[in-house]
Amino acid sequence: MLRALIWDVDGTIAETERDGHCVAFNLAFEEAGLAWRWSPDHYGPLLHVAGGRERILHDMAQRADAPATAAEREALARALHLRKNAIYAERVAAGALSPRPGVLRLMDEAAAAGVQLGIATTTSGSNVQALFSSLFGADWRRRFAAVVCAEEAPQLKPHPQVYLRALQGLGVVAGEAFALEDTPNGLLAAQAAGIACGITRSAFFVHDRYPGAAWVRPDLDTPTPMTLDAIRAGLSVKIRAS
Ligand code: XBP
Repeated sequence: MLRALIWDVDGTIAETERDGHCVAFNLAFEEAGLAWRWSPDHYGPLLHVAGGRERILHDMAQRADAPATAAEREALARALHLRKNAIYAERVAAGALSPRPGVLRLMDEAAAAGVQLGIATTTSGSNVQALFSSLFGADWRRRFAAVVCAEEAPQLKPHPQVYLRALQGLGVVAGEAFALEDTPNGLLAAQAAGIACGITRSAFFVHDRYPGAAWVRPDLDTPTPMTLDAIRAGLSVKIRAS
């Protein structure tokens, strides 16, 4: 029985990476007087590194003009990441992002059917607060029975911790939940927690492969609206196979 839909945030609920985080990283670099700029072609592969601070550190490792010592790099990455998140929150509050096709429809369908909504993201809680206040209104928290962010699940995806904590918060077992993701790392995290997972490809993941996903589609409305019944069908296929 389907009792919960567990949503990833970045790329799945909105195109936050393309229209939010990547832009904010570049503005943070510029403000700090750094010549670093992440083009879409550079940022796409960087998304395989989960965590914004970890992504900056990973990128610094390839840059000759990055600070020399590990402690200096760590301090710079921390400062840039904080500033990136503040800029991201400003952009989101200014209305730079909107929900992807079908997201609100499917959330409303689930709520009407008594299927709980959960969030499993390894982005910072402040980013979720900023984004959801803008997309869903000030009382956004009431929509979700459980919200798990990077602070509650420090082991970033593909580690299953964020999904395991979400299951706990929702009070359901893996076979009663279905995850919605856009990245290969997200799929691996859901699978490692034993949760069936469908993929809505986002801007930077147009060509990736998703072995074992229940389905892979361009978004929740294309080519046809993804419904709870279709999700239940995916869930029963997984239960029969396991
Ligand atoms: C999203 C991430 C995050 C965001 C930026 O993880 O990897 O790092 O890109 O947010 P997922 P932070 O969608 O897999 O949950 O800067 O707060 O890390």
